[in-house]
Amino acid sequence: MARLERFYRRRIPVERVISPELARATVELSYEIRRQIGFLINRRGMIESVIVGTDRQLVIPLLARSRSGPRLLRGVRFVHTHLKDQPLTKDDLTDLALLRLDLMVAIGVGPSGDLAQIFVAHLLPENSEGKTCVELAPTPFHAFHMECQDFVQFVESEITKDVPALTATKERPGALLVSVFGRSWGEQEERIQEAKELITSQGIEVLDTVEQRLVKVNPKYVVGMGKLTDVIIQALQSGAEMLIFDRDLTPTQIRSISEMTEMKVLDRTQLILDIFAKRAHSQAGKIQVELAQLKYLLPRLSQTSTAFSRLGGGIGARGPGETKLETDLRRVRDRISHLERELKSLTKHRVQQRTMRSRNQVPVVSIVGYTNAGKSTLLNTLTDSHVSAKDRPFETLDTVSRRLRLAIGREVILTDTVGFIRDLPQGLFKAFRSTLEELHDADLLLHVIDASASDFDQQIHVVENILAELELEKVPRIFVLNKCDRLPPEEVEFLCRRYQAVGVSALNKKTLHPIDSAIANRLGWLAKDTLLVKDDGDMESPLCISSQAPVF
Ligand SMILES: Nc1nc2c(ncn2[C@@H]2O[C@H](COP(=O)(O)OP(=O)(O)OP(=O)(O)O)[C@@H](O)[C@H]2O)c(=O)[nH]1
Ligand SMILES: [Mg+2]
Repeated sequence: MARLERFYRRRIPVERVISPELARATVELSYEIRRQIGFLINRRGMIESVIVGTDRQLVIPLLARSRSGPRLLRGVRFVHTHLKDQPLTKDDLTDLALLRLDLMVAIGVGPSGDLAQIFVAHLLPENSEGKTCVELAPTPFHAFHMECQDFVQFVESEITKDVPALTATKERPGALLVSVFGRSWGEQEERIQEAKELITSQGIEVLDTVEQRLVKVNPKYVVGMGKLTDVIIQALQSGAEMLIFDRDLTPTQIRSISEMTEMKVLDRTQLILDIFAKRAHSQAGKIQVELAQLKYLLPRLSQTSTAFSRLGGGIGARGPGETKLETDLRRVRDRISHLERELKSLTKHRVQQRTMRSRNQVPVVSIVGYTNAGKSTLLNTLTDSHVSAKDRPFETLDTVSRRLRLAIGREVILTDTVGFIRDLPQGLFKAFRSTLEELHDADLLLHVIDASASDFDQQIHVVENILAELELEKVPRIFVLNKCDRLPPEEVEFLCRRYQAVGVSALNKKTLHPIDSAIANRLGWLAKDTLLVKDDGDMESPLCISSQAPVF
């Protein structure tokens, strides 16, 4: 190695991939010791690392992986020897992509330790063939000429030319959505659509989607190594700053993927937690979200302190080190106990309020349903209220109650609740359990369904399963097919019959009368199966109604 040392401090001319003297000395040494030798060379021509491998491979140290920001090429090329003058291997090309190297170069060692061929590969901009990199034709070392600095700069400018994130404003970060599934394509499309809505509602732009159907998930990276390479290239080409997985990741997976890709990695729970954190307004809502966040954080905190700093969350201190970590863990645990105590006393207060209400004997009708189904809109239209209702998931987090006077003159308390979603993160479910348990006070549930959603039957099952988990399956319910204004009347009629439901448009008060009647009917205030039709001449005929008990 001493023979190479004199080259280390010497700058390689910036226009050269490697100087012929260094190449020759390295090839000779490689031949003698029967090992591959490699260099990481930066754009100023300085050797940053020297790595000695086995006769077949070299491992580029992790240390070298932490130097550049996302998007651009790393600013270093890797030049190494190949003992039998063989071309670049699959591992070489994977490293080129994973590390976003400027160039991957192999110098062949000839049969008597002489300089043989040079093999060069570089990354490609986004292309219709979906290729990530290209290998140049093998050339005898002495015949090879490349204006290295110009070439690398050109490649880099081509790759980043159309990258939206480079021109995008900071307020709208770009993400790559990674969706791994083991189910049918049809269902997958809907899930991806839903994930996109969750992401965009957070002000993040989905720049690209990577889908992979997997029977077995890779324990470390979720997807296989080949796919992860594609993900990195796609992120590079699209200018994404973060990867969002449409599934839950283990703390180890988050750490491994972010280490490998050098990108911010979010999973589904974290995404939903972030949304909840933004939308919680009431004291109880805020406490519940913070509890869920802290409980999500705890196992991740002991894995890595960088996860902590990435999550932020207003808990304060960050940084590595055992003692620091222990302090962080203790503080998080203390905060969890504190919040749990607070939530308990709040719940106690609410139970007292509810007891008062039940003494007043006013029946409670709770609106439940999938997120964005139109629950708050229904409450607003029925009771002339102004609860926030927007076309984005999880607009409502806090329970809202309003009095509703039915046409027969009797009153009920109508409550609007947090919407449900498939694969509701367990931590959130637990944290919101006290809110959801208020549904036990309900005498009747109005299950609101967005009939215009392509997967509305799936959504019904998700909601029904959550209700069953809350042991609410015995509470009588009315199925309300909402947004029927978006469907042809004959389809509304068919669906109402099929689901034994009331078909309405929550935006249009004139269509809501059947709900009024159905509530009165199910509360036993009307003769069984009688529907009250208010004869005020102004009433449009209901979109559809069935007063039968729903079959599920
Ligand atoms: N076309 C149509 N849009 C509707 C109808 N009802 C609600 N919407 C729209 O659907 C979107 C969601 O309505 P919300 O009332 O906020 O839904 P939600 O079920 O309360 O949603 P979360 O609180 O987020 O769970 C809003 O943009 C509403 O204007 C309807 O009958 N027809
Ligand atoms: Mg709502």
